[in-house]
Amino acid sequence: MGERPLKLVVSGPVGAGKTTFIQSLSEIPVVETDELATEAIGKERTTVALDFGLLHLDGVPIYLFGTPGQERFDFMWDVLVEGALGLVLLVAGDNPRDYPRARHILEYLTSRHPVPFVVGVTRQDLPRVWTPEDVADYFALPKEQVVGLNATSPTSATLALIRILELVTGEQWQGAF
Ligand SMILES: Nc1nc2c(ncn2[C@@H]2O[C@H](COP(=O)(O)OP(=O)(O)OP(=O)(O)O)[C@@H](O)[C@H]2O)c(=O)[nH]1
Ligand SMILES: [Mg+2]
Repeated sequence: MGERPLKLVVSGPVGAGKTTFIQSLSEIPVVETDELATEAIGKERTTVALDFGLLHLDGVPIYLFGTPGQERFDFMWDVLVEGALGLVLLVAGDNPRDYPRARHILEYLTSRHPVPFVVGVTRQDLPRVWTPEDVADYFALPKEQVVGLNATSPTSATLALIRILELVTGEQWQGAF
């Protein structure tokens, strides 16, 4: 594996855990653009432009670009996905009401930028949430393409990241273990 930076996009509905996921993985303080939410979205702050994080895995620099979740910022998708080699679509395991929105994001991005993707189901640390198997059924995806995680945990986030890197590069990744 060379030293060429590898760009990934992290997308998904509001509150899926995109900013949290990037914060758990990044070696630098995440460049985040969270502001006070002007709509009732069930939390105080929301991403309005992008998140940017950087890490190295097995010596390869990985750039992570997170999208905003709110619909009025959808125009950012095309900007952020430019040059990306893979996509992580996050959904919250406790919020199936947002899965149609997640499906729309996934179809929009992959139709214009046909890159490998995984669906990450966050909040697996909480009780009574949708499992990756449930979500694979919902999106009609092979089980290997859906991964459960706790986005607040660097170890768990790294395992999800390894899944997309293996799809993108076709190689095995050791990660930081
Ligand atoms: N327990 C738990 N909390 C999580 C997990 N993922 C995210 N959260 C929490 O969920 C809340 C929302 O997470 P964010 O990272 O802001 O979500 P986002 O996808 O960036 O949301 P927008 O920028 O508004 O679209 C935060 O309070 C996180 O700490 C998880 O896997 N487990
Ligand atoms: Mg965010």
